[in-house]
Amino acid sequence: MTVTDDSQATTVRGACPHDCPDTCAMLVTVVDGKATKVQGDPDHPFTHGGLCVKVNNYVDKVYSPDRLLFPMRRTGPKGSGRFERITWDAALDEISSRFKAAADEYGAESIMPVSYLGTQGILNGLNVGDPFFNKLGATVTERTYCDSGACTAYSMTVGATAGVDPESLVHSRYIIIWACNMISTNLHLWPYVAEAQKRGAKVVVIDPMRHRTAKMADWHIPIRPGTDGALALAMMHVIINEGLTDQDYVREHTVGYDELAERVQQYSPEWAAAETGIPAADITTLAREYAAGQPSLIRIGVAIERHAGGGETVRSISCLPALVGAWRKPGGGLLQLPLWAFPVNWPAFMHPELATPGTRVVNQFLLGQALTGELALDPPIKALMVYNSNPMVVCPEQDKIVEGMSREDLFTVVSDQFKTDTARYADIVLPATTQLEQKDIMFSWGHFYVSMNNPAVEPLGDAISNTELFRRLATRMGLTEPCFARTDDDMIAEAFDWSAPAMEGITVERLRETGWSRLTLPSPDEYAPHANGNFPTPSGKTEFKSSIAEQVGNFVVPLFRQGSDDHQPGGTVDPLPHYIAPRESDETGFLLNLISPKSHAYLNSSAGDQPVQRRVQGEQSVTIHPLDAQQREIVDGQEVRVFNDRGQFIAIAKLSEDIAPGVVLSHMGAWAKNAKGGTTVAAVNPFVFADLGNAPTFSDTRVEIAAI
Ligand SMILES: Nc1nc2c(c(=O)[nH]1)N[C@H]1C(S)=C(S)[C@@H](COP(=O)(O)OP(=O)(O)OC[C@H]3O[C@@H](n4cnc5c(=O)[nH]c(N)nc54)[C@H](O)[C@@H]3O)O[C@H]1N2
Ligand SMILES: Nc1nc2c(c(=O)[nH]1)N[C@H]1C(S)=C(S)[C@@H](COP(=O)(O)OP(=O)(O)OC[C@H]3O[C@@H](n4cnc5c(=O)[nH]c(N)nc54)[C@H](O)[C@@H]3O)O[C@H]1N2
Ligand code: SF4
Ligand SMILES: [Mo]
Repeated sequence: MTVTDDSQATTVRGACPHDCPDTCAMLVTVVDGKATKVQGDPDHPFTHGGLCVKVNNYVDKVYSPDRLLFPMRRTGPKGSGRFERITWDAALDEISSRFKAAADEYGAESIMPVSYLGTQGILNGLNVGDPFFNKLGATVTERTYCDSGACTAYSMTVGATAGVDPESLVHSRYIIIWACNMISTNLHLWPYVAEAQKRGAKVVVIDPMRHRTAKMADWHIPIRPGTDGALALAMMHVIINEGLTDQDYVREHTVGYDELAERVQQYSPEWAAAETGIPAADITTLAREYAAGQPSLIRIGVAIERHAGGGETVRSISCLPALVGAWRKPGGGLLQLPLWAFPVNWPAFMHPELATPGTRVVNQFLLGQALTGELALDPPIKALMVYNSNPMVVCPEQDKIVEGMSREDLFTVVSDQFKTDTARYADIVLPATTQLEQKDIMFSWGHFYVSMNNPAVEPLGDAISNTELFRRLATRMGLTEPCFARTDDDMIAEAFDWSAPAMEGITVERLRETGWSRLTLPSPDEYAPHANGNFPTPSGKTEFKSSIAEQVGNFVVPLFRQGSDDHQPGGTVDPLPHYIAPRESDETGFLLNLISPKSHAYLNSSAGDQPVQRRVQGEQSVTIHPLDAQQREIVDGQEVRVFNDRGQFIAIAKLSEDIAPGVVLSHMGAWAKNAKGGTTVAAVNPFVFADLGNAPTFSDTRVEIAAI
């Protein structure tokens, strides 16, 4: 909807499209059909009038001279980035004939989609291509980039619940921010934490890096990456052995306490000190304070899952709030994904019933291996379609992706707003609209507000939205199911279960007008859904001993695999939480533990090629402790080679005592084309899955560093 003022400028209500927990409400100023400014909606309680360094100049992105505005066909060698303009008709003809040829000759599974969350809208986001590829019978793509292991572990223990309202953090008395650099990655949550701090809460950050957020905390606890499970288990050891549990809560609302109490005896603070590098006395203090500081709150970041035992780590942490009765009051418990509160009608977007049962599933972390043939696939991948993602930068084993995408016999289509590192390897490139040019409706994974994105301007050039892309492809491929004929408005009408209690009083019409609405849930001052148990687990309780782990074993949430439940990892999972040490150790011969969290200025790899953001973020760098640098004769600002047996990248060394000794940090998101040597941190990351949910093991990466 638009509001007109005297100066001919109109204001259009939209929402930030990014895969960011904040899902800010945006106001877009439009003059003569051109967007001139985006700003945060001052009335939106969470956005509070401010966007962020990634999005403040979104208008520059929309009108960037680098935008892809027309379909293009490759003219140079793969990777050269040389293309010529073609029409949509020609592009669709070529795609449909190549897809059909691949399916005829090798079977439809020789076609593989690769996608993630370039845009997060319900229409254009995670599942936009799923009905098309399900119907085609293409390989099912498993997308476990983000929080998949945590989702599996969390639902095994407390169920898929939005247990905490982020806005109720003001009521927390003790806040542990665990593997989350909130001020960079969840900026709009910080004021609630700061308010709690002002009211006397203690804020603790557990992170190998003393980052922006850690510097604002009352206590920063540096930890060796991948050992958080040891810390959580030792905290339970202290809480149980010192009688600090909330006995009534444990008795009434949990199962498996006796087994848990027995299990944690082996995990003493002294044992955990050796694993984590945190003094035993600090572990004991943390456990005591956490138990006493009710309501206490743990906010886990996505990085908590990125190592061999990531799943068990989240299972252990998920046990803590019930043990101390933290769920009793608003502001207490575990903040994972508020997303669970949104009654999104996922089946209407995935259409799993269109799939052929038994269709093979290939995880995208194995993309390099799948394309090079190292992963034996029958049929092999002959056609690839990438949209909403930049696998060249976000997937491990970059070298293999380069090799695989260079295959002359592979037909690759990439839809994007920009000529990304991935798009440079495409045979056909398709231009995608930005959020200002498309319609969408958004959930959030960081607050309880649903928002509507109204298009502010007409699409630039021949760019189209993802929904339009799949409408066109389906028509060209002769798919006639009604879902392929839906308009964007039809899809919005299907986006939620509008009759769910959380949607009471919320309508499409009102959302168009107001831009956003809080879900119909108790207020942040009253929101405590597990004050009396009511966990969405089979027993209705927090399951210290997990019946799902026992009966189902390991699984990936179907949302991350086009709705498919086929070929789940399964296998046995010990129903009690336990410790799994990092996979990579000194035995690899590489002595430094590399972590690759989010940058401050980019949103994953989005904005990674924009001038303003590149200036803020600087060149690809690696942060190293002065002691580690000295041993390697590396000085601050020097160019270094970061390497292991998988690959290497070149970065500027930043010496800092903010990083724990033995740990080095290089942010993900930089573009390979801008990096000296042409590779990024993705070149050294392993493809290996964590224990649960096929989560990545980015933080479980050993490297060495040498001066150049
Ligand atoms: N600025 C910015 N914001 C973003 C994004 C972005 O790219 N840039 N991306 C968005 C997305 S998709 C996501 S998933 C979120 C993620 O945001 P976060 O949840 O904050 O995750 P990361 O930034 O990857 O890592 C957070 C912290 O975890 C630490 N860490 C790494 N490994 C370990 C470990 O084993 N143990 C512990 N205790 N700490 C560890 C890192 O040092 C880092 O400081 O951010 C979203 N917001
Ligand atoms: N080493 C390392 N790797 C990581 C992580 C890490 O912490 N360390 N984090 C992982 C995590 S948590 C995540 S979420 C993933 C993120 O992985 P991705 O979701 O692939 O993130 P982006 O790099 O931002 O890529 C999104 C692409 O989609 C494009 N895009 C945006 N909007 C649209 C649209 O409307 N249509 C189309 N067709 N394209 C669009 C953007 O221009 C961009 O090129 O990365 C994972 N990879
Ligand atoms: S990236 Fe996140 S913080 Fe920035 S404007 Fe978008 S939703 Fe808000
Ligand atoms: Mo993510």
